[in-house]
This record gives sequence, structure tokens and C-alpha cells, in this order.
Amino acid sequence: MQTDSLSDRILKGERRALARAITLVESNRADHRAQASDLLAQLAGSGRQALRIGLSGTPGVGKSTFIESFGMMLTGQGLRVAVLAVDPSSARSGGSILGDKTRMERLSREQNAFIRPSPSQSHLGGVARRTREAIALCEAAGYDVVLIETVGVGQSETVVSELSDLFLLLLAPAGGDELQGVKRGIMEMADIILVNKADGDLKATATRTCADYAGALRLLRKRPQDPEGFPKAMTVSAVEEHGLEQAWDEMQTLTKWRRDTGVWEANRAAQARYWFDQEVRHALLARLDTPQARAEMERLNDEVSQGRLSPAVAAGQLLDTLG
Ligand SMILES: Nc1nc2c(ncn2[C@@H]2O[C@H](COP(=O)(O)OP(=O)(O)OP(=O)(O)O)[C@@H](O)[C@H]2O)c(=O)[nH]1
Ligand SMILES: [Mg+2]
Repeated sequence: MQTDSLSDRILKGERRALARAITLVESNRADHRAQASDLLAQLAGSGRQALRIGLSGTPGVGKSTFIESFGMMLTGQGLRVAVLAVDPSSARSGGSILGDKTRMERLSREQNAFIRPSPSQSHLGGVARRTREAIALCEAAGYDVVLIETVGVGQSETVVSELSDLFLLLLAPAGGDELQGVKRGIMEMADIILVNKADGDLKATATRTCADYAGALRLLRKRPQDPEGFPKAMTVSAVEEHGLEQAWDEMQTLTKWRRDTGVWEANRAAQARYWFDQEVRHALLARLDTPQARAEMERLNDEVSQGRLSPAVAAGQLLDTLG
């Protein structure tokens, strides 16, 4: 009954209902999780899809500033924009929540915007599931664009790229040898590299940096999910709001091409398979994390260390007891 009305309110696009629903999916309480599952099942048929844009970049590169400017531009065009964050390190010194609230001041007052700070979870698997469910809720609530921000610390980019239709990498203007600092794997995930802070004294450096990255991107293997000219590098200034419309044009060009060629659907299907696989793995690992399983593991550990059982036989016995 209760979740019924919540789902109606979400479908109507009520932000408070959406916020409450996200609180349910973020909760560890069993009754909340059950409500969240019901709710997601009810909303699964809404058929609404947003453009999911992943955005990554090292601390201080201007992610929050970019999201504010870019988000304002999108809402200015009449689009509804949701912002979610994936922040695997709950230890991060308040940067994400406090920083974003102040840096996204204009966007947070915007009627057509919804901003949700990162859930404070230390476990990336848990964060991934919650973010995935939060995205589904935002889509059901009728948001046109969902921006998913993550700080560039390695593994979280993979999570975000597996949740996104487009992946943007925000980089800072830098001297020649900085280019090697971007890991190849992250470069390969990017659909568009945005060299931010292309303004004032940094403009010339940003232009040079952008040309360097464009060169590096050309050396990557051509990807089947891309039309001619992608992935590409561009300069933007989040502060002066330059280059944002061009960047949005490129995103739309790429999106249209992927939709027309079936790459979009194939990518979402592959992501669904990826998350199914991840869920199975996490569920299996969770079964090892019970007092009984830990006690049995302890016992078998002794058997193995004293040479009475082989590791393979002991593992088999342990798995049998999990049932
Ligand atoms: N000159 C210039 N400065 C910028 C631009 N965008 C952001 N900055 C500045 O860079 C600093 C960091 O910006 P944020 O938007 O907080 O960066 P962030 O990537 O969100 O940082 P974290 O949340 O700590 O990871 C701030 O002082 C911004 O004013 C830009 O386009 N040009
Ligand atoms: Mg930030």
C-alpha cells in the first residue's frame, strides 16, 4: 500500500518521493530492502529511459563546477537532470557532500534538477548496486539525463562506465609529461575527453593538452561502438561556461548514432549481463560471511594447514555446507 503511493508519486516526478525511495535503496535494513525491491519491481514497467552520462576526473579537476554549469545549460533547454555520485571511499574528507552542496548551489535550486550525494558506503559492490537502483528510480521519475559522478581513483570508473551510456573524462590542463598519468584503461573507457579550465592563463595550456590527448586517442584501436571521429577530446571551461554546448552536441551525435545502429541497446544488454554476474558473485561471497561459514572455514583451515585435507577437497566440503 505504502510503496504503491510512493511509486505513483515517483512516476509523477515528485522529488521528495524520489529522495525517499533512494533512501530505501541505500538502507541496509531488511524491511527497507524488501520495500525497495517491491518499488523497483513496480516501476520496472515505466519504460522511461534517461541518457546516463558517467563523469570521472581527479579531485579538483572541476567535476562539481562542470556538473553545475552543464546541468544548468540542460535545464535551460527544458531537460530534467538528475545528479548521482559514486564515491567508494567513505573516508573522503567530506569533499563530496559538502563540496557539492556549495558548488552546485544554482543547480540544486533548479526545479528540474535533482542532486543526490554519494551514499557513504565503503564497499564498492554495495555502492554499485545502490547507484544502479537509484538510476532506475530517476529514470522512472522521468529525468532526461542522469549524470553519475565519480572521483578518479581507479576501480570506481569501471563501475560508472558499466552504469553509463556515455562516459566523460574530465582532465586538467597540464604540462607535457602529465599525459602518461592517465591510465590507458581509463582513456579507453572515455567517449569524450574534456580538458577543463580552458580559460584565462590556462587557456593555451588547455588547448595544447587537448591536442595531446586527441593524438593519444587516435592511437587507440577503433571501437565498434563509435562512429568516425570518436572518441574525441575537447576543451571546456566550466567556470566561464565555454564549450558546454559543443560538448552536448557531440554527446547527442554519439547517442543518436548508437541508437540508430543498435549499439545503445546492445550496450545496455551487456551491462545487464555484467551486473547479473556481479550480483551472483557478491551473493556467493556473502554466504561465506556468516558465523557458521566462518566457523567451518576455521575448522577446515586447520585440517588443510596440518596436511589432513587438500585445499581443493576442503573447499569442496565448505561449499557443500553452504547448501
Ligand atoms: N579556471 C577554472 N577553474 C575551475 C574550472 N572549473 C573548476 N575550477 C576550479 O577548480 C577547483 C575545483 O573545482 P571542483 O568543481 O570542486 O572540482 P571537483 O573535481 O569536483 O573536485 P572534488 O569534488 O574534490 O573531486 C575550484 O576552485 C573551481 O573553482 C574552470 O573551468 N576554470
Ligand atoms: Mg566535486
